[in-house]
Amino acid sequence: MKLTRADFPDGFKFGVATSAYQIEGHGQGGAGPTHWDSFAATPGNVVRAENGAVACDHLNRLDEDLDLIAGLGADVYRFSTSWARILPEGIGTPNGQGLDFYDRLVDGLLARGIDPAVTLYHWELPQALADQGGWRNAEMPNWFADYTEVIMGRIGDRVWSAAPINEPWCVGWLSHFDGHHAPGLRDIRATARAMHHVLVSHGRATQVMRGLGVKNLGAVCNFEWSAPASDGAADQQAAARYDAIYNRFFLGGLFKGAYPDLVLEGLEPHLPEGWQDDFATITTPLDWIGVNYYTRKLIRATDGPWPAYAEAPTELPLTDMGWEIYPKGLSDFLTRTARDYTDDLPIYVTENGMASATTLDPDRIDYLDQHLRAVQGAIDDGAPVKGYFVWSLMDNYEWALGYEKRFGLIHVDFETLARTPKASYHALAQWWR
Ligand code: IFM
Repeated sequence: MKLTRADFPDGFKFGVATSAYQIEGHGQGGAGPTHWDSFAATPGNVVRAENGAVACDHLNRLDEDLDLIAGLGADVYRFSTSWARILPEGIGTPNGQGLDFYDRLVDGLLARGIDPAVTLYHWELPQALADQGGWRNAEMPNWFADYTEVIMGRIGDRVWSAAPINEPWCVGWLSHFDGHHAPGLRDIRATARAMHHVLVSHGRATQVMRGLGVKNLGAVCNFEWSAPASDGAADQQAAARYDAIYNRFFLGGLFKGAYPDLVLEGLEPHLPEGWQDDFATITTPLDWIGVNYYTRKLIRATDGPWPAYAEAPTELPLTDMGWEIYPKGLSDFLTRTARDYTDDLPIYVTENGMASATTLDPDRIDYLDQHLRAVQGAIDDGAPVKGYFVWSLMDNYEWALGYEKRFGLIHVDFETLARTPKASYHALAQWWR
């Protein structure tokens, strides 16, 4: 028996998510260059050096895509606005075509009875700002606040919810410490500054939106459950450090006004002067917290410099990303987030889904079913979970993995750009009716 809408509390919202650079077709409509364009043009960074210039051509297929969202029976569509489409130079003169596009997107959703849930930054930093150090630069909160004012001054009166930044861990750690995403740095000082400036920028943007009267403001964090690879003390400590860096750093900053000691032991010498003073901004009150969840990692200790951990192999089934399928991590995060950080603040699962190459995708249906059951379990345990959004509406540009990994409920033929709903799309349309 699959779960349906009737198995969730009244008012529970189901939805689907995408992001601008991954679907729109960034080479069109007057958008400015971004650090992802230059990262992708550098050999070795992205599979086949693919970029988002065309992506799903959503820019020119807006109505078709909105009809597909409506056909699913989704209550909410979570999308992002592209900073470089709105302000091609990052600051200065807005691109009218870009603002008009997001106007049409929001109006098109409302006309179809779908709530627009906007995220203001999903990774395509304008190149002009990247050239000045991007997230390392202490000016970022000011630049981001100005951009927030421009875009939300245009669409903020009609969105259902807004969050400033998607997945601060990816913006900070993955991009500046691991070097896997733009700008591709492997530098602990850059990492510390980026992780901190992301949170300050989040707070500034939240204040700007409150000032504009935008309602229902939140934050979207990605979390990965970490479990020690053995019972040994060193592995346990390594897993706790992984958890602190990946998960607790951002929740701690947002809701406690403090960073975990396990992170400060590595990053504190590299944080900008006066960083403690920024918590007044970072902790600006929110209306909800968003949890993006995909997987768990087994973590073992390593010799060598901080953070001295590595991933260990797992026996559990994997998705096409090589990510372990571990639904219990989702229920554990939902209950732990409420218990340790957010109390009765509404929680939304703002992303969950799997990469799978199959078009008849029973594996994805099963994955979604298992994770919806995890959500239901967390609700039964008292977590105030108010909604669940699938990543992703359609196959799209999966960043450093190019177009190879398919997360969509809708298959996209990247030659013809034809959309074909998969079995998972039809299943959800039944469950959400
Ligand atoms: O495609 C990404 C998305 O941009 C952010 N969250 C995770 C997804 C899958 O990797």
